[in-house]
Amino acid sequence: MVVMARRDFLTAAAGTVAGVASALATTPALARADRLRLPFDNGERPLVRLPQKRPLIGLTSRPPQLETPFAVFADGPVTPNDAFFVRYHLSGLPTAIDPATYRLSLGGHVGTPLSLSLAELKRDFPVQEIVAVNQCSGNSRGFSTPRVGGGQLGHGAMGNARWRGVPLRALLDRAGVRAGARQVTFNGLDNPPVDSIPDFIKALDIDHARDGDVMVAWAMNGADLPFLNGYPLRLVVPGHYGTYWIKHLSEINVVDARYDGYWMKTAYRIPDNDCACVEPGAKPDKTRPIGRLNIRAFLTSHRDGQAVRAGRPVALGGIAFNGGGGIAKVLLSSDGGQHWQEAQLGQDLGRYSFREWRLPLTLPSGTQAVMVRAIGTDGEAQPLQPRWQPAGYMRNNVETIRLEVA
Ligand SMILES: Nc1nc2c(c(=O)[nH]1)N[C@H]1C(S)=C(S)[C@@H](COP(=O)(O)O)O[C@H]1N2
Ligand SMILES: [Mo]
Repeated sequence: MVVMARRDFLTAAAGTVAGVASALATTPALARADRLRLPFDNGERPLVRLPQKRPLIGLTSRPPQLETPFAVFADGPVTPNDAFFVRYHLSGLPTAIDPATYRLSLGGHVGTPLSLSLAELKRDFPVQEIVAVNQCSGNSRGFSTPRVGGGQLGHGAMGNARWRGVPLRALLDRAGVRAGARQVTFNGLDNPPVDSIPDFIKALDIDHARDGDVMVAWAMNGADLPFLNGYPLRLVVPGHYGTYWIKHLSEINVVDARYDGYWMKTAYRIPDNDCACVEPGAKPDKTRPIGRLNIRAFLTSHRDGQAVRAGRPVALGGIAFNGGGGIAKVLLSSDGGQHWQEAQLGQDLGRYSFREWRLPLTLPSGTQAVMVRAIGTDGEAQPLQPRWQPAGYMRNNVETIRLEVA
């Protein structure tokens, strides 16, 4: 018998899907390399190494949840697969996936139910690619004041990738959606560890499901989906929060009523008003399911507190994104918001993608606070002050970075 050191075991396991699944199932303590500190109370986190992933910020180990270290976003507008964040709700992850026998079923309120192999899916339908941001509703939740329950995330529960797959519309058309259809539900292979926890099933309205952008994807940045990002198939819902992007997608159902399972009716709901917010500490009296991403911008070229030289331009840069309207402008202020300067936008990878921006700025010496604010083509601007809601979703206030200029 050969006994492998843990490092070899993980490296070897990463080569096969079965290996990844069994590594997750049988590795009780995750290999811990290092630790880092997110900038809020109790923000110390381990950096953990899971199959197909570089060391990422560990949030929980059962189920595995990983956050992307923020420095990764400085490397470019597309997030590498091995750095992409991981979010799960249920600890019953699939332990073996055989691509040869995998089936995606599409049934319910349709003329002809489908059961498709991966080969059929890739061969019998039009293929499309969209660059889109996947962001968890709770991204940046750890900054909420007053604090709220849930994963205390920094800004790393987001990522931008080029997704390749088939438009969901093509699958629905093949099955023939019957009159009276109202929603489409999506389920993946992961399961609750006990019966009292509801299975993770999400729903989209039928018109949204048929919009041509929602897709069933099998590849991310030109490679198979990493196991932890939903191998072999996931739903991609461009412009919408990650909660709808069902991983290990196995079951699609067209229904003729509003689906009211736990993860739609009770969880992932936001205050039903224009700002999707309430007074800090208050409870909303009416809620609706979370939907589109709101607008955000980040400065990624420099760390908070970083030293830079006075008297010459500092090459500031970063990313901005919104729910699909696209970014019109990114503005920077270094005087507390009195004056704003417009940044130059980078290459347009599509309206759902991170959009890079840059602005060389000469700053006076001393501690300088630089604010970054994005404005969408639809006129939506980031709020200067954070909005608050009980679940800590949709945080999108203008971020400020301090630079030590000398
Ligand atoms: N099967 C399955 N799909 C899922 C989830 C889940 O728990 N199970 N979580 C959703 C949530 S809330 C988010 S934010 C995204 C995260 O995608 P990622 O893990 O690929 O980053 O997956 C979504 N899809
Ligand atoms: Mo999420």
